Amino acid sequence: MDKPVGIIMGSQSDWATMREAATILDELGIGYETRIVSAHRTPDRLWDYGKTAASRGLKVIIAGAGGAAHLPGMMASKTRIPVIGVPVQTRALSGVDSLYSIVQMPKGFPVATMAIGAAGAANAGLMAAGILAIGDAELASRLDAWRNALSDSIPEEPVDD
Ligand code: RP5
Repeated sequence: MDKPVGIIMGSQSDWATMREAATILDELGIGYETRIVSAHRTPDRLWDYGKTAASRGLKVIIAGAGGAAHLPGMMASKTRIPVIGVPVQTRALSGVDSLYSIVQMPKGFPVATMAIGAAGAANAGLMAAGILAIGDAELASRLDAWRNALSDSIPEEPVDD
């Protein structure tokens, strides 16, 4: 299977969040690779990953990090491939630190920033799917079916817990 998506994260501790993106890609039959790439602890790895991403055939990068979350922005500075940023929820500042570190990019190097935490990671998977579906009619059908199934699962009326 092709692996058009790279899911990267700053630490092993981010995987619990970032696996939500992987789950979505699994559900939609999209191939991906996963790597720990830290802007601060492994800057050379970040450099190499960004430098080779396009030539290796990646089409979208999902980058999650927490705290001083420089990974998505630094990756966006190294590759033209769309980078989707996931702010990981932190203990100290609840992920607002992560969000602010990712979202406020300077003009010229965008990061498509998702919500904090698990919902943001899942939506990153769906955003990647939407981007890839532009040029893939079969994937577009699978994504439409996934979205319709979610809509169909929502009850019209609330029930007592
Ligand atoms: C960031 O620091 C990572 O993205 C992670 O969210 C956070 C904490 O990392 P660990 O100390 O748990 O490895 O670089």
